[in-house]
Amino acid sequence: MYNPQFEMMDANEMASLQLERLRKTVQKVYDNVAFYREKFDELGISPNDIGSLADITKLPFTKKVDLRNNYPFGLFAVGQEDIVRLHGSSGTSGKPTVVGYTANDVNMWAEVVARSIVAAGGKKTDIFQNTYGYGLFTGGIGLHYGVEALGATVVPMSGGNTDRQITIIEDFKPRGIAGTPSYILNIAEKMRARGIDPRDSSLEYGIFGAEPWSEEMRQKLEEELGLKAVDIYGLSEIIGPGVSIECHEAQDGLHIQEDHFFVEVIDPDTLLPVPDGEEGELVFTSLTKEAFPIIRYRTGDISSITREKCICGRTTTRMSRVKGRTDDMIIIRGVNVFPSEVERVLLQIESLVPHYQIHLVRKQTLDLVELHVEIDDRMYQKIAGDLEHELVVGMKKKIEKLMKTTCLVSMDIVFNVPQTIPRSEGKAIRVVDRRQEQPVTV
Ligand code: DLL
Repeated sequence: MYNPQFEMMDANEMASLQLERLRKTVQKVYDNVAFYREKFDELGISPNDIGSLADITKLPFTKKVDLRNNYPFGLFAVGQEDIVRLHGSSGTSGKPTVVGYTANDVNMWAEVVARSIVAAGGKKTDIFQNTYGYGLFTGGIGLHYGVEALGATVVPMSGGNTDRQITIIEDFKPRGIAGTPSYILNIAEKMRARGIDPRDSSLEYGIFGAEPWSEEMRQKLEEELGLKAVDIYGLSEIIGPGVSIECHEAQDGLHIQEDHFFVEVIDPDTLLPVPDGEEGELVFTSLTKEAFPIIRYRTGDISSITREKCICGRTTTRMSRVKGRTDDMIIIRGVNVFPSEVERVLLQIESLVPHYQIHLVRKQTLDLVELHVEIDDRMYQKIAGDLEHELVVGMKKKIEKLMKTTCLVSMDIVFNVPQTIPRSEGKAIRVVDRRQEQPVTV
């Protein structure tokens, strides 16, 4: 363990540390961020009203739109002279959301990522290949500083340039690798195409996250690459990667770095807390951040938490693997489906590669879902390139039925020939909304 003092802290001790830090954070935002001061005043709350952790529910939520409305630096609690780094996330609607870090924030972040690497099975003596993109995105630089804080050797590859990634794996022999699960699969696929068995590589563990992925995808990654795959979670608004991490011992829930981030789970409709073990939206409050402290941030991510002890010895609250974001949820005739649920089904089907896309299309006035899947080379040869072949028709029926019974929705399954579904170099695009396309008239 990298820092047992906090990772194994007694629950009561943790709660009093959190309360002390929460009170400081609330005072700090009240004194330094106009947005919070106005909100607190409107609600008639003062920082002195926080006498217990439960009092956090008196505080207002912060949402992505608040970041956009205060773009770029309006929510910062320190002057620009104390900011040493800016990051952001691109989002869908134009302007990025911007977050800032003081030197202490950068150190805290490096520490939680170092803890994460150790939890994943990493050691100081490792060479570690980092395929997360370097730039405004927090993935690349976030992992980078964590590896260095641990004292291991980072190979700062960033995303893309897959041939080069493979050469480096072959030559530098990293023990650990980090990236989005979809990109790591892409690397494994290209290794095979180059006649290299990814299972023979030096890789022993992978730290995967930044996008939703399923238990079935974990199995696929572990089988394909012969490594242990653990889930890392985070978001730029809270710090970046390292908010929580699975341990390699249990691979059962992500340990939240609770001395720095306070977690709540709420019902996204009623906004009330849901009991432990029940699914809801994750809400985080930063407890130690200086530049960009954030109160009750609604992540949009669906998960649940447990406070049960873990076999690894860590005592921190664990969150379940994130099912998806509320904005990525597809609602088909009243039924809610997350791409990760579709993935779980697809990855169990033989002769399909683990790359897929969900297309939303409009036929006349009806919204329909096309599920684009890709058959593997062996099947392609078997059917001699004929996508109307009876084997494909049989597979199509089978998948349609499975989707109907497990996800409760009808989808039109569209088969693609090998190598045609776009491969990811970072966060995979799972949902393509084509409903605005002009219908083709013939
Ligand atoms: O994705 C930070 C990160 C980098 C996490 C590298 C893990 C590894 P953002 O670009 O701000 O930050 O996107 C945050 O990505 O709210 C989730 O919806 C999603 N996400 C992140 N990690 C996971 C995960 C980074 N392990 C948004 N499982 C979050 C599912 C995840 N979704």
